[in-house]
Amino acid sequence: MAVLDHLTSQQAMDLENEYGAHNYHPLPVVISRGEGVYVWDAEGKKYYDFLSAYSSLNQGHCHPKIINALVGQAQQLTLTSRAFYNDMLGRFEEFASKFFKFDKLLPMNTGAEAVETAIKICRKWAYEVNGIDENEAKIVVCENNFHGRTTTIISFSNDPVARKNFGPYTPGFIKVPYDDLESLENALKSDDTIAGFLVEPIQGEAGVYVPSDGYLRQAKALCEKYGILFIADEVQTGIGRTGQLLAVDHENVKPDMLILGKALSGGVYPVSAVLANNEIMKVIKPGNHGSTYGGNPLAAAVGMAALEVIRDENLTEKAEYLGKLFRKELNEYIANTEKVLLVRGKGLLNAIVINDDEDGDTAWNICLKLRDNGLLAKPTHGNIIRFAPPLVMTEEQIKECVSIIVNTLKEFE
Ligand code: IF1
Repeated sequence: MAVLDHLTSQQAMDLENEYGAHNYHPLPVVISRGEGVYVWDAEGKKYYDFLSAYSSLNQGHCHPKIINALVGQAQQLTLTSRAFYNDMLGRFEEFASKFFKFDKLLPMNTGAEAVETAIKICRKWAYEVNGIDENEAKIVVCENNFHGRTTTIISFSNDPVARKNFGPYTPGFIKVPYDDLESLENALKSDDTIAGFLVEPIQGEAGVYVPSDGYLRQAKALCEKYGILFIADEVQTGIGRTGQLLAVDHENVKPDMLILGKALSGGVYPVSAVLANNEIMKVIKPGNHGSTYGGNPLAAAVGMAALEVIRDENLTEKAEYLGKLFRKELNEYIANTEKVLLVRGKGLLNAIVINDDEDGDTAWNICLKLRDNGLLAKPTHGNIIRFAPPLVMTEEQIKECVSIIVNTLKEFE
């Protein structure tokens, strides 16, 4: 079969099923084109994308400015490795560092790699700056976290499906309940080998769980009190998604290390990064860390364009405004139904909780119906549906989406 032969949706699913490892259970829909807030399946049916590749496509599918940057750079230079300089990386590093107000950036490719990078920097900082004995450093993480899928990261997951039979696990992590300052402080004061606190400002996989007002600010204050690093994983929440450039901005918190991925390229290319100030980043020296593709000129060009789009199209402000509208309209429906318990979220990172068991199949069935009705979303747990559309929506479009969602939910009453 030639690469550009047309496949039906069924053929495409059969091929993945036959030749791909079964590490996912996708919603049965085959996307073959995307533009802005829309995607089309192999038969030409049009849908609103309400997942945005897990908040990667904040700038919308195939944003022309980002695609132009990709194509232009692809015809010029794609990869040098870091054995040599390239003339794009420094520009991106300057642009993104200033954009997020940090001294320096360390480029990687995927979110999990950036999380690994932050863990390594934190440990090295613990030994070289904070005076913790070698191999003793610990990092506090939260229960029900999701930070990626590498061996070390799943070592501190408590999702049995992500973890089981992948041991032995990497030691050096302490888990505390999310949104619980007392447990955090108890952990910090009982152990002087703790070097950092790694946290998602909103827990995505846990079901778009928004912590109490003040949690992040007070957690940061505790980190300062005990002299440890506050490390924000904004891979999913960052770059406009929650109605602020970073989700920590809702509480005016400045992390010691910031982890970005996903929307850093607008869904065009794998681009991730860790940002920090000099007193932390200085622990990384030649040979300590790297990646063949990390910081490649294509990623640098795409990353810069992706951030420019966020700024130039006021996507952060849009997320804030449209998110409020979305929750208000859904709440009007929820007030009059037993089927949906609540909608929660910030900006355009939201979820509804269905009145069903955690291991029920209602959320999945609703997502199938939403698909039939022209809107793509995915359950997280059996009773929670995440709604994270591209930020390039109009008010009219989001109102149409609310009516698709409400009408679909009504079919289940
Ligand atoms: C999958 C969830 C979302 C992340 C945070 C790091 C990473 C992620 C906060 C790793 C990745 C993804 C990966 C995706 C499912 C997904 C997800 F449901 F599992 F939790 F978005 F909500 N930090 N999140 O959310 O980034 O290495 O994937 O680039 O299929 O595993 P990555």
